[in-house]
Amino acid sequence: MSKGQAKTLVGMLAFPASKTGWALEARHGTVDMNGRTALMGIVNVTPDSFSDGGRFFDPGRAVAHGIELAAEGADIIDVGGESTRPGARAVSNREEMERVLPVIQGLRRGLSIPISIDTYKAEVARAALAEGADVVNDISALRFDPEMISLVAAEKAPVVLMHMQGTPRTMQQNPVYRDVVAEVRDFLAGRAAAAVAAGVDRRRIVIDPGIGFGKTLAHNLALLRGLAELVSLGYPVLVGPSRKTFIGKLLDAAPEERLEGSLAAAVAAALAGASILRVHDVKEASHAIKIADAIRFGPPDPSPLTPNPSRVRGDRDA
Ligand code: PMM
Repeated sequence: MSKGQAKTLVGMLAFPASKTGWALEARHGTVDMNGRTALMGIVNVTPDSFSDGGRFFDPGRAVAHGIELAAEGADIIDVGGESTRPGARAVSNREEMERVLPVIQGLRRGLSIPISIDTYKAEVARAALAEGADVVNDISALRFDPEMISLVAAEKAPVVLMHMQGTPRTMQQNPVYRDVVAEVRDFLAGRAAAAVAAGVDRRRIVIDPGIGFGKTLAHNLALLRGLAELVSLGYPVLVGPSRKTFIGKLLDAAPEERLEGSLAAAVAAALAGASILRVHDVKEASHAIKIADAIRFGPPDPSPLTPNPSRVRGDRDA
């Protein structure tokens, strides 16, 4: 075993805990990551996403789905209007806004939790923030659109910086790394430093290894195994393994048959120190993560002040 592998193993065995006071403050609520793993529920308003393409293309269905995910325990709802599956067609700013803005409006009316906009386009992010989104989830880590970094700084929006090798069109052609964990770590450290230099408060930064974005099966597994290296950068780490191809390859299963594999990967990521998990199946993930969190942080407080914090508007009156 190499020194690096031994270090990773020690990091995993120690179950790196979230720091005290670990929270992501957004305009419409705070994502609590203190002694717990937060969940980001996925709403893809696309006709062609790899696992749920077309199911929530209708705005009314997308809003209803987001509200359902919140009621099931999501801490953030992530709305995306362009599929990033390998080789997917890019959509225009206008088309993307026509997809996501009515959904963000509807969710903002119905939800009391933060909403994130999954886009790498500044015009789309600006419009989404104006409609009540809180967080910018940028799969390009603020690189593809030169206006994104100043927008995020000026809006004081929390931001997810994700690693990707190449672009969605090319990323799975032949991804190559010398040391995938070290390269992803150094990339994310560099992008976080660039964001801070542009005026983004470091407490608003989340980093993400970008599972499936320019990575082979072995690269994805190495990143999950070595997640402690990313956690050591001092930013909350978000991981999105849900229904991804690496699970399909290991189980020889279609996207709709990847629930158990997705939950296993989510638990592994939580025990390796992830603070936020991006998932399609919130109810199932919340059960799995409750167990992972109890192992990671100890049993939950038997008498929490707010047993079931309300995520959906109107819940308290019910
Ligand atoms: N994966 C997808 C889309 N957006 N954003 C972040 N931050 N991390 C991810 O892993 C990620 C993402 C692709 O998955 P989907 O088509 O199921 O949404």
